[in-house]
Amino acid sequence: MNNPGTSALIRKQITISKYLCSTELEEEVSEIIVGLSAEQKYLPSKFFYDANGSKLFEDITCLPEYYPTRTEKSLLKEVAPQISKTLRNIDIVELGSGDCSKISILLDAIPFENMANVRYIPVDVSHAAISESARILVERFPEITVHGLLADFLKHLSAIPKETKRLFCFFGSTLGNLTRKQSVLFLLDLKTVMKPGDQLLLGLDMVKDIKVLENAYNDNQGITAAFNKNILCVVNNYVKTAFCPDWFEHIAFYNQSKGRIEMHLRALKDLETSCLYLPDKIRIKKGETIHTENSHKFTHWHIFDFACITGLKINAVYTDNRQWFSLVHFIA
Ligand code: SAH
Ligand code: AVI
Repeated sequence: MNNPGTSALIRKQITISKYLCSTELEEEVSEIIVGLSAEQKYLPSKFFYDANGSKLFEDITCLPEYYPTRTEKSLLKEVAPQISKTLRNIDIVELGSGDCSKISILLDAIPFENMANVRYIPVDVSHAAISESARILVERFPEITVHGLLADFLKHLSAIPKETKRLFCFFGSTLGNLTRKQSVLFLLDLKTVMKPGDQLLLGLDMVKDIKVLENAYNDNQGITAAFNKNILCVVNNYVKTAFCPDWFEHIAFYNQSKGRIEMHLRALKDLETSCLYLPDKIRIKKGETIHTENSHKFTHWHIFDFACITGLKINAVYTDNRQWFSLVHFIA
């Protein structure tokens, strides 16, 4: 346990600014209502991540079937010594940061004498993910300061501090959770907040054998199913519905024409629930689905397209040719 002096020091090293204010929460409510009122019902995938969802995602990253996390970590271990040479007097901004296991690999490679002027800025919608990773990081790297942003990276890029040069990290192929159009618009937005010389390290899961892809989202232990169903608990909290996770089954399949894994929740029976914000009950027929996530897969053409459209320069593309996962190093 920390003595009181140590905890005071740790508190000084960590700040968390909140951009998800009450008006934002009204927006979240309407995003859910719009999705549940659509012909093909859907929910934005950011609603997976309350404290329980963040924990379930961490469990997914350890599954034998879920190759992206261990593959990206081993690529990071290879490239960290090269990239870390440029990391001094810098803000490292991690978008959709989740746990701190990937950023720790990069931080481990920074020489001790450069660490005092490194600030880590995790940006995430999950308060639990930011506070837990900040706590672990300041214990492991006592010289670092952490300034978390509880924020939506699709809405709040302009809140990221600008005074220092920055390395943006967007790991895990979280870009693939956006539609193709959204991902291009997002990278264009990111480019406009980047200053010349700022860097971006982008992790992308590549197109591969369909069996490998589908297994990664249909694990034997049912963790991905639990993660998928947890979105209903988050939705119940926001809009006061009374969805029961057991009313649904998890399905995940590769949609070849769209180049993406789709996750859905399929109703096992006709069901209905009231909702605080709707005059009528929400009714779902047996067999109908709620589309909860897209996970688009990429090719090298997508990477070149991103560079052409945004004007970001590709410094290097590191690809694992067995698991087909790429880390792209862009410079603005
Ligand atoms: N980068 C980590 C975590 C990936 S999970 C890794 O590679 O393992 C996706 C993370 O992005 C979660 O922590 C989730 O809370 C966060 N996230 C999802 N949508 C978001 C959004 N719109 N804005 C900010 N964070 C988001
Ligand atoms: C965070 N994101 C990139 C993961 C993915 O693979 O799309 C979330 C996930 N969904 C199911 N398993 C993992």
